[in-house]
Amino acid sequence: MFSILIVYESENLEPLITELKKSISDIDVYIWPKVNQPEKIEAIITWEPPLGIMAKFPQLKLIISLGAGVEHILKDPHLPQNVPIVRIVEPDLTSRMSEYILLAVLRFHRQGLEYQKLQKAQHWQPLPLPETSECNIGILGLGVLGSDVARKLNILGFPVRGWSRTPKNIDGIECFSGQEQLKLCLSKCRVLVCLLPLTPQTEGILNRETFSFLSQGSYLINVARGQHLVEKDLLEALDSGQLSGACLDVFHQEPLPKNHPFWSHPQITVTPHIATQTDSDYCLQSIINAISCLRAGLPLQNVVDYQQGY
Ligand code: NDP
Ligand code: OXD
Repeated sequence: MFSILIVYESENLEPLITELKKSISDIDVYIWPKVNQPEKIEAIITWEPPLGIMAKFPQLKLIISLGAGVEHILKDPHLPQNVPIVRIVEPDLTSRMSEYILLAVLRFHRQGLEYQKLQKAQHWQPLPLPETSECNIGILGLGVLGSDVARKLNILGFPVRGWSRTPKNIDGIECFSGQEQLKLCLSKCRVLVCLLPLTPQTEGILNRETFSFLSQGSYLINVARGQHLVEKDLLEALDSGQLSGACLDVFHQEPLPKNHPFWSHPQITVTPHIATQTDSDYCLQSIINAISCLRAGLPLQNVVDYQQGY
């Protein structure tokens, strides 16, 4: 028997357990904290596990993140360093993320906020149509999600500049890499999209200095992690006009506390971490594939690099 532990606070894990048992005949599935023989656990499926938990399972051979991000696992100081972590990469998750960003970019570009105000004032006032070819979009992170939305924005006619850790070559996209090229990448951009993983190098990257690289009146879209953003720097940049608005899907604290200033800020759009979600069928398939590869001694896919932190 192969023993799997699910460490995930969810009201209904039954469908996942049923499907796992249907697909893999010789497994036991446990739900944290009900696990009486920790030495039997070989794989953990998790989202936001409690700190210290992974060190309790001496036979652990695989950790599966239920999402694309893995900082929720890597932040554990007692994490055993030799256990591979795989993350979910799937086409629906990618295309839904791109949809969210396209919507936010187009709403900004086509003066959505301005027309909302004009409607409220019952004022019929056509504004000059902006030039798409003059609206540079800067995308931080050119991985699975960043490169998809970069291509889609480019198809719509936006000049796209992307930034990654290592150099990239993507048709139609101006690619920049490394800390020293961040300023160059963002100079003249009207929209900044953050699609970086949260690591010690990227935490707080959406700050006053980074905003100062952008054109005056630019727009911020943060769909990565709340900890990328220095919140007070955003509020100051909105007050000074360096930024004209922001669309935020992720926050330092989720759910966003009731009294948080972002809720009622007229230039900020808040959504509850829904830019995209994992499709449950595909997610199940990814879990089954990962466990099957592990057991067959085949290479795992979408494995996290501990050294780089993503
Ligand atoms: P990937 O790992 O595929 O891509 C990460 C990208 O960031 C890569 O291009 C990488 O560079 C770049 N990068 C990492 N560190 C640095 C650095 N220090 N400097 C410059 N570039 C860096 O991740 P995904 O595209 O799959 O996902 C990105 C993030 O999106 C996730 O980590 C998660 O936090 C967030 N997310 C948010 C969701 C939501 O609903 N809001 C849903 C899903 C994910 P290189 O290519 O050189 O390695
Ligand atoms: C993820 C997320 O990382 O939902 O998948 O944020």
